[in-house]
Amino acid sequence: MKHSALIRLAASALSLQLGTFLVQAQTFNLSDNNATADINVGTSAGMYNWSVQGQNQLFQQWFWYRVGASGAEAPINTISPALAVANNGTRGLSTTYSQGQFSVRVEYLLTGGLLGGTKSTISETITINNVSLAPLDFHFFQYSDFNLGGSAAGDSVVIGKNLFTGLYNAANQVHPLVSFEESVISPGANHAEVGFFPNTLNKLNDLNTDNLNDVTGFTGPGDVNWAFQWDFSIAPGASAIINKSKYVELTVIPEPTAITFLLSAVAFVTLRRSRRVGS
Ligand SMILES: [Ca+2]
Ligand SMILES: [Ca+2]
Ligand SMILES: [Ca+2]
Repeated sequence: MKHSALIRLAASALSLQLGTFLVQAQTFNLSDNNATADINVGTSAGMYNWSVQGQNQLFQQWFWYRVGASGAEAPINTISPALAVANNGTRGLSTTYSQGQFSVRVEYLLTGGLLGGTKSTISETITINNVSLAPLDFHFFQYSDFNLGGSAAGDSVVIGKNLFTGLYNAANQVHPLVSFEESVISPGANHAEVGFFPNTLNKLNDLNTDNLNDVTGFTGPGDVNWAFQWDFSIAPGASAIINKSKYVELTVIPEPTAITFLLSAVAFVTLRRSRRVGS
């Protein structure tokens, strides 16, 4: 057998064996009416696009975890290659990362408004299963770097608490042209952090043990980012479930008709003034 044939044979055997690994590099594109979202399920680039009317509002959102009180945090794509399944037509995606002790499943559902509309939501449900025979001390982190209005500049953010539970349950990021809110439906987060890129991201990626610092803003304007941290103790055979919803709205749409009206009004006033000066 010639070398090239051998290589082809080996390559096809490899792709059969590593079928799930091929999924790792895969990007999924969600769409619904006026909105699209892109998710790289195999790297910490994660969800790197959420566009409304073609304008991207998101640079990076991804999830990190730590087992136990000490040790480095790691992105969930290092647990295993993603088992990813699209659902709900072009709107939904379910991704699962699992190893011998636990699994993490993240489900995304994109909802767009009418074509030409200004609003969109993404809901996310995260399920952490303890499949071991011992309690699981599991710390889960969501890191979000939104760049509203299509640029990193000019954003401000504040994180809020549920006054009854004392847990962090909302992040509001604002920009002159776009407003954004994330609501944690259940349960609230134990810690939160706002700051300027890339301080929080560096914490999650370095080799130190880190917990979010509970600095909640108001922070900005600038290239802000923010994060939530949940501290779970999950009984053997039990699950932790996080339910969240994100909402983005373009608050100012430059409408050609309005601009035309404004320009003609200015022209009219200028004309009257020049006539008065002339008379
Ligand atoms: Ca911006
Ligand atoms: Ca760290
Ligand atoms: Ca940002």
